[in-house]
Formats: sequence, structure tokens, C-alpha cells
Amino acid sequence: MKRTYYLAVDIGASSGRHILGWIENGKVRIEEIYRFENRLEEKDGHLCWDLDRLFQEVLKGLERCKELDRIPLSIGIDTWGVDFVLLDGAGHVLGNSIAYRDGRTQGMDTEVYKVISEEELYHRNGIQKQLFNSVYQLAALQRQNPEFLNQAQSFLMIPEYLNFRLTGEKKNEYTNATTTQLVNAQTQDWDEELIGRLGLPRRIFGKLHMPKASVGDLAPEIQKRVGFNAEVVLPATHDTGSAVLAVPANDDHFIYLSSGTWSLMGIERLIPDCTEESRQHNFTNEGGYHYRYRYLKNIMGLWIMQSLRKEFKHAYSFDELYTLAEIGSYFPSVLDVNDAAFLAPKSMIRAVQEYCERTGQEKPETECELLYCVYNSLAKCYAATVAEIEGVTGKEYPRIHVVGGGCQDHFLNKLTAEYTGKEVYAGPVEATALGNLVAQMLKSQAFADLVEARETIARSFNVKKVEG
Ligand code: ADP
Ligand code: LRH
Repeated sequence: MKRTYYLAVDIGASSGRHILGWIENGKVRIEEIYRFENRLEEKDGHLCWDLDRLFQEVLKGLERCKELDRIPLSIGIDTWGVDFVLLDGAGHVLGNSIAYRDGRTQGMDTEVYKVISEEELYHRNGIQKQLFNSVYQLAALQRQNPEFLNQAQSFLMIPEYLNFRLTGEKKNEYTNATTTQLVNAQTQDWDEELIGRLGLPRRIFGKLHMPKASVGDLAPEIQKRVGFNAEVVLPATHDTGSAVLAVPANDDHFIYLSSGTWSLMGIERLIPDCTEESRQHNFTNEGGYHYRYRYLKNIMGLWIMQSLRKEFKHAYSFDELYTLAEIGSYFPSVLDVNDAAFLAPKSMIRAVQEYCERTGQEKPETECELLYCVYNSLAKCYAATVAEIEGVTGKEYPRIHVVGGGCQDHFLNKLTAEYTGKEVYAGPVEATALGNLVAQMLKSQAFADLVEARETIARSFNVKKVEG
């Protein structure tokens, strides 16, 4: 029987991948057909994404489909949230594609709170305060490059921009739009009043489309280059939204941990919680598939490990890293992993050491000490977050489902099980791409609903219980 293929292009902060998915004998099958690196680059004194290179990588992955003679019915792109580009009337990007870790938003919270209090902002959209949220990036643009906002005709998040390059169509998508902090949690649409009060040009924010909406066919010149046509479809274009779609469980007795460059830990809810208590805990209510909400916290995550590894003299394997961390397990100092010092330091080693000095703790000197210190601190933060979720919801959650690249980290999984006292399940690794595929499969009615899709995922992938 001829297979129907779907293609997920999932681009994270550290790597991007093209994953083909199909359904066979009642199971979802996936195959990675292309992978590429993603990284921050310094340009004109700012940390930026190279979107032209990323777009070329997207095309190379499409060409691979043709080489393999596996032409997808549809294509969906997801990426990290909060970052965006402004386009002028001719569709050209205005300025550099500055990334969320750049320092341009320093002090922008104070500027925004002159117009709207921090409390009211949260009560309107329920999005956790992160100084890199698009609302603060836009405030930075208003002050540093007002000409771009004056010229801008469209505001596109990164996946939307890549879709535009593929199809010529500009379509804004709901799940990623919620990460801007400009979408009202009750109306699930752009908060026009807030946008007006902030003095942002209303014209740049287009109609919000939900996952499963069509973007359009590949543009003729793209079809010529890649050798086929396919419909570009909107998944939950925010990667975390896609990842949580593919958590292999249908009950509500678990906490998920989407583990990659960031650790996103939380639960799914049908009603947002924009209360003052929730704000004080800095939980977010990101918009999800079918108007579900992801009630979660951002934890600095494996970014700290990625950055340490880049500075180490040897390119250790993951098994070697676990051995080194184990050797360092006597080391007592604990980091607040969410401290701003770890967001984009010049040297992560120095940032960790300086944090320990600043907080009167012993300074890690060896790779073993550094690794254990970070692992231990991350797992402690997971345990504290679990306690906060249980405190705020008044519910107990017996299980944690870890998904994403980081779910392969045996050392961290073991510590997480130990410190939280919960049953920890690891997998699927490619949850984000899977969630992206699920939205496409739901669109083509390969699944009746999300419950069926999640059941099928649970059946299709080897989800391992972590021994604590
Ligand atoms: P993102 O999408 O944010 O770029 P991923 O979900 O791809 O991130 O996860 C990347 C992280 O997963 C890496 O930084 C690394 O910490 C972890 N990881 C990847 N492969 C492995 C592995 N084989 N063993 C342990 N950890 C891994
Ligand atoms: C994870 C993620 C997260 C955002 C961050 C910018 O990749 O999308 O949900 O907060 O990147």
C-alpha cells in the first residue's frame, strides 16, 4: 500500500531536523532525513539568528525528500518561540534577526510597566515574565530602531517567516503568538487594547490562525528547486506547543518536562490561570492545540550543559559526561539555574564559578565539579517546580513524562526521579517533530482526535521508565 508521508521541520535553538512521519499498522513511524546545526551569531554587536542560512537548510531537507522519492502530503514548521521579524511592504526583513538571548531588552520591563503594570499585563495574557518575551523586544525596537516599526507592514514569528519564504503567504499562528505576551488569554486573540496602549502599529499583527490551517502550496520557484509541490500547513508552530501534543498520555495525572535547550515543566489545562498567585509563581499559560493551555515554567535547561561542553577541552561522549559528573557528586554548591547570569554569558564556566562565589558557596574547579553542580541544580529546580505545581493546583501528580532530546540524559533522569520521588518516564525523543506531524495528521483526518493521536504515539514509541 502506498504510504502517505508528512514532513515536520523542527528547528530548535541548538539544531534543526526534517522528520518524515507516516502511519503503518496502526502505529506512527518516523524517520529523520536531514539534520543541521543552529546557533547564535554575533552581528553588529547583537546576538542574531542567521535566517537565510536556516531557510537554505529547510530547502536542503526538502530536496532530500525528492532524492528519497518520499514526497510528503504536507509540510509543517515549528521553531522556538518569542522571536520575530518585521517585514516592509515588499516583504524584506527590516534589520537583523536579533535573538532572544541578546541584551537589547535590558530595562525594557520598566519601560513597559510605565504603560501597563506588571500585574495587569499578566492578568490579561497569563504569560510568565521573561525579559526576552516579544513584548519587551518590541519595546526595545521602539526605542532603538523606531524606523523599523514605522516601515513595518507585517510581524512574523520565525516559523511564519520561513513559511512565507516557502509559499509567499503571511499567516500568523495562535500558539506562537501567545509567547509574544500580546494575546489575551480569555479572547485567545491579539489584545488590541494592549497593542494600542503600548503604541505598537496594529496593522502589523495579522489574523491569528489555529494549528491545522493551511498556509498554501510551495511557491513555483521553490517547487522548481526542490522538485515537488506540497501543502504547507500550520502545526503548533511554537515548538513547546508541538512537544506537549506528543506527550504519550491521555490522563491528567502527570507533569511533563519538555527537555532540550530549555526545560519546560508543567501541566495541560483547559482554563488559563491568570491570578495574582499564579503570577507570583511566574507560571505561564501558553496557548496550545485546540485552545488548551500549557501551564508551565521555563527552566534554563540543557543550555547550560551545551555551553559548558563547548568550553571543555575534549568533546566528551554523553556516557563520559555522566562518568565525570558522577565523580563530582561530592560537590555541594547549588545554582539557581534561572539566574540571569546563565542566559547568555561569554563563558558559562566563569558564570557558574562567579555565581558560587557571589552566593558564598564553594567554587567548582574541575569539569567533574562543574558538571555535577549543574546537573544537581537542574534536578533540584525540577523538584521545586513539581512542588510549586502541586501547591498551586492543590493536586498530586504521580508521574513525570520527560520528552525531547534531553530525555536521553540518563544522569539527569535518575536525579530527577530521585529528587522528585515521582515515577519518571523518558520519551519520545522527537516529541516536538511528532507533535508537528500529529497536527498535520489530524488535518488530513488520519486521526479522529487528539486522544487517538496520543494513544497511538504511546503505542508506537518505546517510553522507558527511569529507575531512580
Ligand atoms: P532543541 O530543540 O532545544 O535544540 P533538543 O530537543 O534537540 O533541543 O535537545 C538537545 C539536547 O538534548 C542536547 O543539548 C543534549 O543535552 C541532549 N541530548 C541530545 N542527544 C543526547 C544523548 N544521546 N544523550 C543525552 N543527552 C542528549
Ligand atoms: C523552547 C522555547 C520556549 C521559549 C524559548 C524561547 O525551545 O520555545 O518555549 O520560552 O524557546
